[in-house]
Amino acid sequence: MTTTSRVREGLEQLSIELPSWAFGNSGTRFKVFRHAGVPRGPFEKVLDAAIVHRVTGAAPSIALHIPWDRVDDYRELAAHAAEHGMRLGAINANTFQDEDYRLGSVAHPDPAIRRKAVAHLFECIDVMDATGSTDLKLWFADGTNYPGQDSIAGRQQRLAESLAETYERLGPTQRMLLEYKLFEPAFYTTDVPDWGTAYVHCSQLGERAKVVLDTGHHALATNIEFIVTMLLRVDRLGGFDFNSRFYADDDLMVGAADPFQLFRIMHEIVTAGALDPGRGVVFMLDQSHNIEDKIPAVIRSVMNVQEATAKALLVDADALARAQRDGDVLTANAVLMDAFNTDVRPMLAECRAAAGIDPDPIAAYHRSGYADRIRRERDGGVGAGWGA
Ligand code: LRH
Ligand code: MN
Repeated sequence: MTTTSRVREGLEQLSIELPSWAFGNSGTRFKVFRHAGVPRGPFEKVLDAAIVHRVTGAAPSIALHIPWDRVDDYRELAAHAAEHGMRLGAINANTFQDEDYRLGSVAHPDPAIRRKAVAHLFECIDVMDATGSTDLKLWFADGTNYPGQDSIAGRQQRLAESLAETYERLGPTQRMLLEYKLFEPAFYTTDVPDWGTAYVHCSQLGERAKVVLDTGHHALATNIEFIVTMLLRVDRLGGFDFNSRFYADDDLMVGAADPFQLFRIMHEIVTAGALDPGRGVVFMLDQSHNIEDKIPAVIRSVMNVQEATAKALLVDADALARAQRDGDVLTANAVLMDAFNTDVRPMLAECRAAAGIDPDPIAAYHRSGYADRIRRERDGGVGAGWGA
């Protein structure tokens, strides 16, 4: 197999799931900037995701967030998505914006609040039953701000009970994806702060419970590709929330802050054969585009993942294995750096052209006139946001 065909085949396996909330107004605690033309609801978010897929050919599904994407008829939304070449993907629960969740949700000291939170998770499974989605994605803001505020062990026990009740409710082909985050909005303990805690809970729940790795959810200087390799080793990597950051959970375009880290992550994925959709690793974006145009930012993000993946597919695995076996440190490192330093953009443009897609997705988007059309059509009505 030639290198180009290896890269082309690998890229054909890669599909990226888009976050509905990346198309809506989002921001920081200081300001949510309103952009003209943002979608006013889930049906328009699907249309924005569809044009990203049209110009990249690599983003056939969109993840929803409940209640941000709550509709009366989810089957109608799924049909609308299919009509535009899209599939509804992971269903994200939200137990971090209700007044009752000040001290937590699924780990809250008050059993009534925990029941309310679990009822919301059940609602999300009902949505999955209606949309045909297989993944219930759970991120909890739950934690404490001060030592002594609550029992660390007690919260873990409550969390485990709430997760077990929810796992029980899943259908036989449905998965629970548990996402961890080191801190924010909790600043002393977070109940699911790291991959180890997420892994412990998932392994106690059952084989359809997997860990989600959000690239913005670690302490600075964390070797994320090491965590990727470990979770693959125990078959507990359910997926990624891709984005990039310079400091904390910045939610910037994936690959923008650290393209080398993204390459190293995709190198571990390719080496483990986990690009194969059959391995069940979902490549999702989780970003918020506060100051930049949202749709081109999402297109750029998809292209960044494609570029990192193409470079990872270029790694000469035999030469690398030989150098590693021989303890030839510099050669081994050089094999990887040669791939990373290869400009794969011409090859990607070729792959797109071969697939009947414009070699330059960003230019194709601008030429489509879509941006002007949505600015005109969506003038009036309230742009969707994340309601913080
Ligand atoms: C939490 C998080 C989670 C989503 C939210 C939009 O920081 O990464 O994945 O629910 O962002
Ligand atoms: Mn995330």
